[in-house]
Amino acid sequence: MTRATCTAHPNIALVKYWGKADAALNLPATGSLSMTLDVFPTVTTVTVDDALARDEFVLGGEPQSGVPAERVTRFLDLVRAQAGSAAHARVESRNDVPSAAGLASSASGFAALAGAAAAAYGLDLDPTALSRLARRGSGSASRSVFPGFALWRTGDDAHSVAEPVRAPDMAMVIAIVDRAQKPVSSREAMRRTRETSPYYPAWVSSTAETLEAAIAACAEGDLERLGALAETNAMRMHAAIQACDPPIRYLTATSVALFDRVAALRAHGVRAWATADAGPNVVAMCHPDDVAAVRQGLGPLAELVVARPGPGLALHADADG
Ligand code: 2P0
Repeated sequence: MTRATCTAHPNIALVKYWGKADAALNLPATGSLSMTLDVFPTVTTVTVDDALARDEFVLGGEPQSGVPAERVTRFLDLVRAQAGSAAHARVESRNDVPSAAGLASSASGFAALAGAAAAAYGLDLDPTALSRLARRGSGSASRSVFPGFALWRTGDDAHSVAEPVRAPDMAMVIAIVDRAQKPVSSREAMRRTRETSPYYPAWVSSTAETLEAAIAACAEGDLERLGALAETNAMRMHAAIQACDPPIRYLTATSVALFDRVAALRAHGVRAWATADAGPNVVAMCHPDDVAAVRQGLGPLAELVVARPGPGLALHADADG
């Protein structure tokens, strides 16, 4: 038996990934830019065991079957192919994040699985190779391999990987509107947006431009420009999603009220901008010195968690091997 444990954190995109150029390889239609968080870690242990007849996946102490288990097995198949192994594995994972509530738990999940599985199967992968591998499990996981801010580029299988980038210092105030499982998965909603939303081509072309502008804002240390670009990009993503057939609307009345509150804070000089992923939770991106003002402004509307730029993948030494 060989065993490895890895920790990863979710990330929140400032410029969103929403649409695939290749679903089999999980190649994105556009590049994206994110901040890895220092909250909500996923800890995953992979034990490679010749005695197992098939893979096992236990999440938060609950044995999994169906789609979640199949996604893990398909991912392990990639690792086994690289490692030249036929052995099955037991995957035990704990998520300190509300699962599937639009808080990017698949990003931390597949990043941690990539790190733990690669090590348990004896692969010695550098962060770029781990990002490429994690991408196959879930696109946004490619970014969680890196600490702080990460840029995930378009390209073919070899080149579509994330890399760390410098960005203006930032805090995120996460407003948890609803911890419930979201009604439509991001994978399905992404597919439906590409296939049915008339705004999808405009989303892709505008996001490519926004990403270039965001990269420039990062290089200049311009938080105000970066925040404004990120809020507009989130609104455009939700507009494209809402125009699906049948429509999908992730934002609730409370989410919209949070966006309004962030705009009101900004009108009073608080350096804060809002974003939201594929769920009702809203994230206020702000200057670190303005966290208290943002907390005070949003507090009445939702439970809040403050995040700062967090670490990349961390492999733990395991006792046995
Ligand atoms: C992002 N999201 O950039 C965007 C914004 C959600 C909204 O990446 O199909 O779970 O596994 O590659 O990574 C969610 O999509 O999708 C996501 P798959 P993933 O963070």
